[in-house]
Order: sequence, then structure tokens, then C-alpha cells
Amino acid sequence: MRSGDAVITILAGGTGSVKLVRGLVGKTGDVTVVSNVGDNYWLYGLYMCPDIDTIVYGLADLLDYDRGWGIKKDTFNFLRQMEVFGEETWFRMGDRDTATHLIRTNMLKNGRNLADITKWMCERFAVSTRIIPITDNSVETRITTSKGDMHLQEFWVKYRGRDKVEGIQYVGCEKARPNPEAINAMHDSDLVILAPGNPLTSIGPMLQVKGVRKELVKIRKKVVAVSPLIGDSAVSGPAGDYMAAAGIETSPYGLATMYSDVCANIVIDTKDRAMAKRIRNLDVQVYDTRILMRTKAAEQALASFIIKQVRV
Ligand code: FO1
Repeated sequence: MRSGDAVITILAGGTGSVKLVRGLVGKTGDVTVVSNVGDNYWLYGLYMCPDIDTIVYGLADLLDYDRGWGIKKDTFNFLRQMEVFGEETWFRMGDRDTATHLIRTNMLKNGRNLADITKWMCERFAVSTRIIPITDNSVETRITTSKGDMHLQEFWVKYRGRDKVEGIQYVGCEKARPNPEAINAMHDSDLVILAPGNPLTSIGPMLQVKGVRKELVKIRKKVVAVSPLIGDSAVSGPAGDYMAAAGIETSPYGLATMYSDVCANIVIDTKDRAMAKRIRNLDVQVYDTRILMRTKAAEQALASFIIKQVRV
């Protein structure tokens, strides 16, 4: 850590979050990432943690930047062989990525918890930023559609998000306990950021883990959310569809209504400036800038803006 650096914790999940995490790490030496686990998924007997892996690969400069997930230039021989064996191969698990899932699964079977395994993984990938799963317990985001109830990965990857969302459940969250290190990191930070991830499937599952919302309510003044939407469109992914299904206005204002109990600040795109007054009426301070992060320079610019402009 460089002296005078802001101490930051960011609650992150989904492919949009990693860009801001990378920007922050480039701007300040003390960043802790608290990761969503609701999209973790068992496949072929392997335990996958896409949100954790995306952050680890992103910070290790291994992430496939265009796809936003998996390892760049990875090969898919394992998957091809699974196809030969007659298995479903809709989840594009690369060979090197499979090694991550395999070693993690073995460590879990040997009694290690997810937080320890993630710490070990960071060391192996030479990532010095702390990455803490929100909980070591199982929390599964499940989507109800006209086809029935299914895991988020099945809804989004297998069925390509085609079916109308009728409901979202976070199975296991009522029994899950937050990692104490995650709660302490939030408590001790100068600024706590809710990353521009899907509020229902990336950030939402974390807020449902017992104790997390309560901690954020306490420290609300130093919590800032970054909008994953510009106007009524999500920057990427199905955030808008989920919000509409939940009866929430698909806009940064709608996002602010979801978060106003836990955050006193929100960063929105300059194009949405006209919404600021409505958001301020929720007792949420509004900051506007360009929130699209299409380049590494844009990631750093948004990170700088948050660190310098958001007054807590
Ligand atoms: N997303 C896809 O749309 N298709 C895939 O085949 C896919 C594979 C995949 C493999 C490893 C990984 O860590 C993530 C992967 N993702 C894939 C992304 C993932 O499904 C979601 O975007 C995240 O879970 C959302 O948080």
C-alpha cells in the first residue's frame, strides 16, 4: 500500500465489475474485492466460481478481454473430448480454466474453505489484491421462467437468456454466513463500492447474505454504487430484463431505489444527468461522468473519478 492511498472495498460480480476493479487497482494500493458466489456452478463434478475467476484472471492479465470471461488464448480440448463422451458442452470451459476448477474442487474435497482456496489461487496467479468470497457457504441464484426453475448459468448460457424472467431466488442465503474478513474490510474502508454489476444477480445475492445488508446500512454514507445502466439499457448483460421482471424501473433511478437503504452515493452516466433530481429525492447523492469502460484508460478514468470526486 502507498501511504495516503484511499482504502477501498468493492463488492463485485459479473463481467462488468472486473473493469472497474482493474481501474481501481491501477489507482490505489489498497483495494479489497468481495466477490459474489451466487453464480457458482457444479459441472462434470467440478466447482466453478465464475465471478471469483473473472477477477483473478483480470488482475493477472489473463482474462479474455473481448469475451469478459475465461483465459485468453485458452484451448478447448477437454470440452471436445467431453462431447465425444456424449456430454453437454454448452458451457465453454477452456483447458487452463478447467485446471482452476479441478484444483479448487480437490481442495474443497480436502476440507479447505473457499476463502482460503481463493487466497491460494491469488498467490499462484501473482495477484496481490485481496479477493474474498462473500461467504464460504453455498448460495445459488436460480431463475424462474416459463420453462421452470433453473440455475442462473443454465438460464443465461444454456438457454441464452431467451425466456421471460418470472422470478429470482437466492437459494441458501438465509443459512449462509458472511466471511468475517469481508465484513471487516467494508467496515475499515474509506469507500465501499457496489460495482456496476447486475443488481439482481451479481450484487443482489451478496446483499441477501445475512449481516451484509445490516453492515452496509450502518456505513451507508461511505457506500457508492456505480450504475450498470445508461438510460434504460444495461451496459452489458440482462440487468434490464431482471429489473423489469422484478417490477423495478429499468434506469439508474430504478437502481437507486434498490440500493438507497445501503448507499448514499451513486455514479451515473452524464447522459442520465436529468435523472439526478429524482435520485437525490431518495437521499442519494449523484455524481455523473462517462461510465462506459471500453478501454483500460476508461477503466482508470472512472476509478480516478470515484476516488477523487465522491465525498463521503
Ligand atoms: N458465459 C457465456 O455466456 N458462455 C460461456 O460458455 C461461458 C463460460 C464460462 C466459463 C468460465 C467462466 O468463469 C465464465 C464463463 N461464462 C460464460 C461467464 C458466466 O457465465 C457469467 O457471465 C457470469 O457467471 C456472470 O457473472
